[in-house]
Amino acid sequence: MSNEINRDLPAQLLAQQESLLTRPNQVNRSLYNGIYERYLYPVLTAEHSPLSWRYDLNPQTNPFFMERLGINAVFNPGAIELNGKIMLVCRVEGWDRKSFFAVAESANGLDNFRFWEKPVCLPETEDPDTNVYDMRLVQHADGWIYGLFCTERKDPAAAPGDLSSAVAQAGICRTRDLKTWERLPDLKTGSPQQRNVVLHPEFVNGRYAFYTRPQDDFIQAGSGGGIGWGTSESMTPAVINNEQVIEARQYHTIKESKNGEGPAPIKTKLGWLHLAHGVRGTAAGLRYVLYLYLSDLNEPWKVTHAPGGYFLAPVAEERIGDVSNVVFSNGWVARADGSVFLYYASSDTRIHVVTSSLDRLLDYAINTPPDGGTSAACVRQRLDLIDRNLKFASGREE
Ligand code: M1P
Repeated sequence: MSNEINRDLPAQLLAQQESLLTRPNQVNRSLYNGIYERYLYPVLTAEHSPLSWRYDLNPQTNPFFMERLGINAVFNPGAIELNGKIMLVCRVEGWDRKSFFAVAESANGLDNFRFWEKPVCLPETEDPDTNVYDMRLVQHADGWIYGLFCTERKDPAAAPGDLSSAVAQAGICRTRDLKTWERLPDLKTGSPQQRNVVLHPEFVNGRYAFYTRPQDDFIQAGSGGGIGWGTSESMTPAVINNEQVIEARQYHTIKESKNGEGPAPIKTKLGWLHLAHGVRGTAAGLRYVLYLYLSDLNEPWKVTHAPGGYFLAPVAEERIGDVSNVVFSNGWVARADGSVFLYYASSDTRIHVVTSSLDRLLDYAINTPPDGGTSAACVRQRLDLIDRNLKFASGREE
């Protein structure tokens, strides 16, 4: 086996990556459902990350042109429209399992996403994070863009030899341009574990408001779980003294095991439109799907519409990855023309987009029947639909 290195390899890899980065995306016409459009290609993968993040490009110090610091996955991005471009603050995971944040931008939000030259340098608190991930970006009414994310540290109470127990809490940072980031103190709540925390975009009764996910275990909801709601007087520090569950887990539904708020809700004329993930157990492990719900405009903690079942579940290659059978979303963008671009990751591996409109999503949220609760009730819902269709069809034939 020769140790000779093809000197053109870096240029060839760059050219290969350039064709991936500039590949136009297209609606996947074979997956119509009227609710949203899926697209043929993921918008970001590990292969989209710059070669300069992975390779030492100098042949003197990397004579075999090896990947020195590989990238394992790019997923769970926060999303925002800034200066007319779609920006994704992605969770980038190295071969070393650690995640970090990096901004990728695209002019059309569907393809040609390109990472900025360097990842985000997130300041630490006096208690350094072991791992950070899943940033929710919120353009708040106070003028700042906040990034709320999960900060994970080894459980200080773990028994000797227990190298898995961890504590998840909500980290908070803020920025005006996604370039310079200020780290604020972590959110304080009464819950021992806290992931999927989202800042509500507006003040509520003059206070900052949060969607939380109180749990007593790192993975399992245990006796806790559900999407919570709490408010804080300030962001420096943010302290929630009262947390109430507003969107509970439920037996034999898509959110039986746990659920969590996705991105910040979108304000619409009919209420706050929410995207969340629901998790249930299967013989093959946990299954993560996305669902929508609507809450009251003035009292966002009151759920007004809860369509039954899932809104989006993994299909085809989306089912497979580091954590299979998962779709997860913490980023969407409502655009001035009424369209909505929703970014989701499949199986903790890659990022996809679906497009829809506020009108369609509201129609879905309001007119999709709620979960019937039992097989018999679900058959009745379906019979009602069939009967209305038969009546409609016979009317048309006359
Ligand atoms: O692996 C699936 C997801 O698991 C966690 O989400 P949750 O706390 O709701 O179970 C997160 O680690 C998330 O990043 C991951 O995608």
